[in-house]
Amino acid sequence: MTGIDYQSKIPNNVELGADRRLQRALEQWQPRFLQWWQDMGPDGFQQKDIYLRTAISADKDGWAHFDHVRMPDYRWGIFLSEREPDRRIAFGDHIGEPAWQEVPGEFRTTLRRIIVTQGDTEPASVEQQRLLGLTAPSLYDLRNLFQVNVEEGRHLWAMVYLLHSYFGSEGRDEAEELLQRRSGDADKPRILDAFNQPCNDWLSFFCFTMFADRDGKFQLASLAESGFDPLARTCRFMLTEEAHHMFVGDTGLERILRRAAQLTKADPNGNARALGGIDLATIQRFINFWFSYCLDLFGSEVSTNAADFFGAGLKGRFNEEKRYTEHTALGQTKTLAMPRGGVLVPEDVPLRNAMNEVLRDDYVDDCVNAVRRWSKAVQAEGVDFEVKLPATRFHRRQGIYTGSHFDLDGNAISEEEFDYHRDEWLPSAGDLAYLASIMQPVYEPGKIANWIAPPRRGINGQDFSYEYVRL
Ligand code: BYC
Ligand code: FE
Ligand code: FE
Repeated sequence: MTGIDYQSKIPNNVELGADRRLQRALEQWQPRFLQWWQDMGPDGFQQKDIYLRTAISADKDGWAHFDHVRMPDYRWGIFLSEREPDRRIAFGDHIGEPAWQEVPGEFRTTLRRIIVTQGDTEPASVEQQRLLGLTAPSLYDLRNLFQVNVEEGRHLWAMVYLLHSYFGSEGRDEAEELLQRRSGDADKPRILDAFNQPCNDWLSFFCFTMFADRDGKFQLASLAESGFDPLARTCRFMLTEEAHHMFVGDTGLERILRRAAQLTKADPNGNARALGGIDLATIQRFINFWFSYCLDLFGSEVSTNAADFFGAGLKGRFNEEKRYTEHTALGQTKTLAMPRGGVLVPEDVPLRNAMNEVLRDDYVDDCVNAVRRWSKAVQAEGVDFEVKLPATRFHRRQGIYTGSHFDLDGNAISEEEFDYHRDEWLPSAGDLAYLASIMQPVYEPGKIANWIAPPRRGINGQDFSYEYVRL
């Protein structure tokens, strides 16, 4: 099909109709995106009507439209939040200068890299989740999975829009490669590790949307502070969609934990698995796994990249403009526990070099709040169990703790000790096999799998029993 009607096919607020060059680039890319969606998007259900939210504008209140649509007909649009008149760079070495509306030459490569890394995670997550529809615990959850998937697709569009608009032929090549890499592929994997991990059961899915999408929140928020205005505005609007992804993960884990507590009480031996549920210790192991992989997404504790991003005004701290009064981050330090010959030694690091750790701290605080709520929900069922986040040093694959071993409390231990406890602390082959055995789909409206509690309310004012997916 030629001659795409952009105003109706690609809803946008970037005056796409007025830019022939950009139109042509997207015109070439769109069919390849759709092909990728067919090949790597959700397995099955492509011809089914799904109750989806579509972004139809960037207005604070009126941006979401709910309707039953087929996923390939989802209107992947391009929305930037409104332009702030006279916006200035708020931090780093260029503080006070007008925000850039075009890419500054000296930061072209760096910016492209950041945008590509961000863009790469979006299709990666869709690939990781592609089989989950086959084992959905309810139509409500099936719909939420697909909602997250189409919006990650839209986030890919958001980054491709920036690559096509501002980075010329290099940007077009990168946009192409975003459709070529594959999650978990030995030869052309996705860029960041967490996005190459399998996510084949719903406990992993909820951990992923809780912990990885929350990394999205913090990374997008730090890019929403960017001196490169089109990136800042793009990320601001993406954050409005991200909230639902984290809601899916947060409430999904709460519902699994609550059900685990109920079944623990109901079984005479306190064994939730005997009743076909998931036991609390297993859930804790999955939390340990995904939390540690997602901490890696912030990069190394000590990073010259991070210092450069901040100094250049490309990537700020969380709520940089609102929350801080000092925006150069010069002449300051952050104390880190550095592993030195098997022991941890406190060392001061220049604050700019510790920006990844500063952002990770805020992320951890956010996670701690959720975990506290989950523990209360479990205890309200009459089970004495506390959900805990492992120490940030535990099981790390990036940064200064890589190669050292720590227990859940962050104490340095030997590799032998770690191996001895591994299956107690992280999902075992047995856990994965057990989960695979209980992941049976429940597609009847109003019904739900035994291992998870129903949600407290439905989507957009609908009941839980609403026909969210017409099968
Ligand atoms: N895995 O100084 P370092 C989301 C690389 S999630 C593999 O430690 P830096 C979403 C790093 O690239 C948000 N490699 O780190 C969620 C560098 O490579 P080069 C995604 C890693 O650069 C759910 C080297 O190690 N957005 O949106 O300060 C569903 C040393 O780098 C990893 C972003 O990440 C890793 N975990 O910071 C859907 C924002 N960590 O240059 C979507 C853009 C580091 O030596 N990205 N490396 O080849 C960035 O701002 C930064 O690249 C990072 C790393 C924060 C990721
Ligand atoms: Fe996303
Ligand atoms: Fe997301």
